[in-house]
Amino acid sequence: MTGTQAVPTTGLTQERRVVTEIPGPRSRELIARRTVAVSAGVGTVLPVFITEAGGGILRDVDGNSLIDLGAGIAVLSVGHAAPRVVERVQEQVAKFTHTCFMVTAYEGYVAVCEALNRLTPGTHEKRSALFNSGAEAVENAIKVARAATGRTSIVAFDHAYHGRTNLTMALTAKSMPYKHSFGPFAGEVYRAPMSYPYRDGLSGAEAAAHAISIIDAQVGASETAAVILEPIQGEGGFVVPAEGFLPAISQWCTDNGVVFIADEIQTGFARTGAMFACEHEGVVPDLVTIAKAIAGGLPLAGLTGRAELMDAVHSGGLGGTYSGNPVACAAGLGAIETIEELGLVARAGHLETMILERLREMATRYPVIGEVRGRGAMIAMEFVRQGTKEPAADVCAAVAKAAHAAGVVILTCGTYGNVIRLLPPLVIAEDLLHEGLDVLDEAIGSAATAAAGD
Ligand code: PLZ
Repeated sequence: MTGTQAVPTTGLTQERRVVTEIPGPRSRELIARRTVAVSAGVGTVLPVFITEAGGGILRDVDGNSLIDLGAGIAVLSVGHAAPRVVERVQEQVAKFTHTCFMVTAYEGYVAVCEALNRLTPGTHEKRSALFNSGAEAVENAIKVARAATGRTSIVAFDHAYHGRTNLTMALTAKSMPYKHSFGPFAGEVYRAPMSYPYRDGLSGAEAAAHAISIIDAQVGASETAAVILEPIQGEGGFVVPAEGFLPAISQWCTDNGVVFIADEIQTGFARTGAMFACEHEGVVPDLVTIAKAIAGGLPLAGLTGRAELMDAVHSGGLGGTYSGNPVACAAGLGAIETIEELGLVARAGHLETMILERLREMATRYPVIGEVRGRGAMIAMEFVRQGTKEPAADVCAAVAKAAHAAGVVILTCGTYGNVIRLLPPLVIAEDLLHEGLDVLDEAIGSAATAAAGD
């Protein structure tokens, strides 16, 4: 595939078709059942119930076909029902579904680890371990860093998101909805300021010097086991640090014997126009956490890093009943094959050019768009009150709502809840993406007009 072509995917017609209001009557019946069966603590962005999905389209129980610009939060990079993933999963599921790798082994686990060692940044000797979720990969990165260094303190950043388990809640910055009422949190976690060029106005070198001075003063390099950082922050608002920030933090870690962990759970596997986002600045992390796009929708996560760190843990120290489940590994191998065969790294780069052009043009017409930013097919716009940088979460929510009503699945994010983020499947057909962006354009128009009238 060249950068501009879409992918031949499943039989599902790649078109948006809205035939009822959204959610439609059958979805509403299911919402009623959900309300009395499912905990109110579990939210749903767009409560339509899906029966089928293919490529860049989700089909719901009412027969609506929705354009998916969220990819299940950066998971379906290879598209829904990617043929290689489906084939490999079907083949594996009919053979055996589980042994527990800690009890008896199977080749798929080793093959996924070999692929991770090959694909992650750096040519040094590496080892990997597999898990079920991103949060679990992050927890294990911290375990490895502590075991290898004999130190305890961990530094995370403002606007960071690393998961919903107890330790990863401590690492995550935002209180509502992730942490509110769930404390106390794990100890020995410290927070440093993140480079956020739109809001701090600092160069990468200045922002790094500021962060390092705080780490030195408040944590102490000799106490610090690891610094964990998303090379582009996901849930925090698609914050792209100023150039030079990542290399400076990584260098400080190297100079001080601190493990540099890149959380590439949202950015990894071709999403940003590189296999891993650290590559854009030539940064080679000591440990990389991986999940989401690694397995075309099946639960699989990985931790890959320097052999001497990964092997510093005592035998039996890492694991889990389902970690690296054979069906998930088969899906992972199918997803990796798809990314490589279809050239999805290049395709993400092509989508960047196309999406940025559209969004930047919108920003010239809508003063509520404060900034357009991102890399590859991970692009966002931050909404503000006209003429200021005051976050406009209400406008952002109205835009998302209008897009949903018109049959386009769009996600929001950001510490201030004022960012629309685009994470389309990397295989999405170009006309479908343009149509999705047309809907977004109209949605911003109606939300901006309503906000101006307030
Ligand atoms: N690290 C960088 O983006 C997951 C969160 C959705 P899990 N992001 C989506 C939600 O509201 O729960 C994420 C991430 C980064 C870690 C994680 C955690 O990955 O697979 O959700 O545990």
